[in-house]
Amino acid sequence: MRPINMKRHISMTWLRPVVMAAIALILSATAHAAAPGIKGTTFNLIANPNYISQPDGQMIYSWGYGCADGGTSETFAPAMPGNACSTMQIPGPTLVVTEGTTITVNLTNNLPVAAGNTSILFPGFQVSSPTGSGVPGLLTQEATHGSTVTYTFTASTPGTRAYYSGTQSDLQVEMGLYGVIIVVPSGAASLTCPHHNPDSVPGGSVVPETDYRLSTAAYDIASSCYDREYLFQFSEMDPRIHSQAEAQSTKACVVATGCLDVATEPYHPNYFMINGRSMPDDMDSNYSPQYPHQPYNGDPHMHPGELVLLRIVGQGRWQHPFHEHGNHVRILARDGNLILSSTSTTPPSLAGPLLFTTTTTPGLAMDGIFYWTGKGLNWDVLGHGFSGDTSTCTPDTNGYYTNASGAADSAPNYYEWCADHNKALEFAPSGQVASGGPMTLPEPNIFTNGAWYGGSPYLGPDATTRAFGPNATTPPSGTIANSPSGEAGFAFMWHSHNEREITTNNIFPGGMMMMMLVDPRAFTIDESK
Ligand SMILES: [Cu+2]
Repeated sequence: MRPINMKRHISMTWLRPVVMAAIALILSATAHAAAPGIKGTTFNLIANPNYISQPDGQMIYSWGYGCADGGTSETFAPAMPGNACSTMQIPGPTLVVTEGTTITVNLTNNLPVAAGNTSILFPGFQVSSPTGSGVPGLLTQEATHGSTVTYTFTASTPGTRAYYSGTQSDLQVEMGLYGVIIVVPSGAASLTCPHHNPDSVPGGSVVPETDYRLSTAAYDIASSCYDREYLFQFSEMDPRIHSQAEAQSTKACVVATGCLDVATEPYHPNYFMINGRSMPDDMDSNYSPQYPHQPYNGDPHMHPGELVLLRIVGQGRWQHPFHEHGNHVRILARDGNLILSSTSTTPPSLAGPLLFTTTTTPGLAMDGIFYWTGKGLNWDVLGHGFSGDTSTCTPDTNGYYTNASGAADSAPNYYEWCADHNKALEFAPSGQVASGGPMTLPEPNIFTNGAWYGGSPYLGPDATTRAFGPNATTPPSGTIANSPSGEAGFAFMWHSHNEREITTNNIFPGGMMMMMLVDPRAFTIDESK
């Protein structure tokens, strides 16, 4: 039996159970996300064993889908620096396809001979396996060791769905054989989808941001238009199962069901992952070279008011209650089934629930819209009202500055909560209500938490320098964790509400956790980094 090997002996220092250490890591993170994958109509996948990295230093023997040719002939979507698809990755490659096209997936079984057959299920699609491809299994056609099975189906409807092994699923899904297929709507181009806040505005000058969206709408309906998107796949691992599978992986075997004698019960998972990585690794870049078999991160960033599409998928055996702090999530669809009102049909009106916690069960996929505006804080998060500021904020019937009340889609304060317009926090340093400030805040030296303070609670046009200017009124940025020229937004923990899942090997913080950052318009969000 090969022992689980240590990755880096110093890495336990990441896991001191100190909340502020986690926040420091979080605020020093510069990685951003997106929903990266491979695009096309034919995908040549392979199932392989390899090791995935965990932040406590362990390398866990796992099985994953990958690109059969190692990513040399794939088209990546979105195209971004570092695009890669190795021959084994967890999660498997995100398949990005277009509604209405015929999809062919060739799966080669390169798992250890002792693992027996393997397969892929594509729930939500009508799969027709060509005659002669693979051998019949319990749920679908399977590939025997060293052979290839072909699945064909029509990407009949848009949305996000899980795919995963349909062979000995209690073992093979646990080992890592799962991924996501995203069907982009064929009708998105004919919808009028405004792109709100498409650019950053450092110091008042517009800097275009690269658009990494897979589409402009999640479904063939204008109310599913979005400005930015992120994918989150939740799974957990019990390393006892993985080490037993590894120990027996060299067994000689000629049996379709394999020759592994690995009990999948009792189940005691202690790694809890988002897109195959545990916090803080999930906040490193997509395609980061230190995770060759875990290419996708989980690190959402946004500007105020942007409509952010969240694609949320449960891939493990447990239910995972994902809590998005800062606002609720309006669910568009479950498993690609758009949820529409039965009574308000012209135009079709969304009827999905507004969820505080987006809880996935195994295999369940949800698409939802999240946005953050600062409504109700009682200060102008955009810092309007300084000398020379000419901005306006005309409320629509909901109180926001939108198209309905005359705002251009490109307006720097599109979707501002107008009731707080011009209540700039910096007019009165400590913000005391009695001296004209918008709210009574703690004394800044109390508010500042040593070296870990994240910067300004202020999202205005000069947010990244405000702490050092002549009008410096917010607590200092320029700390170890937050350089004055760097990111200084609002941070919200996004995490599993089953709080044992925000640990890594029983140490807090870790697991299913990341920080969502609401960045000032002065900060350029580059989702490739
Ligand atoms: Cu929470």
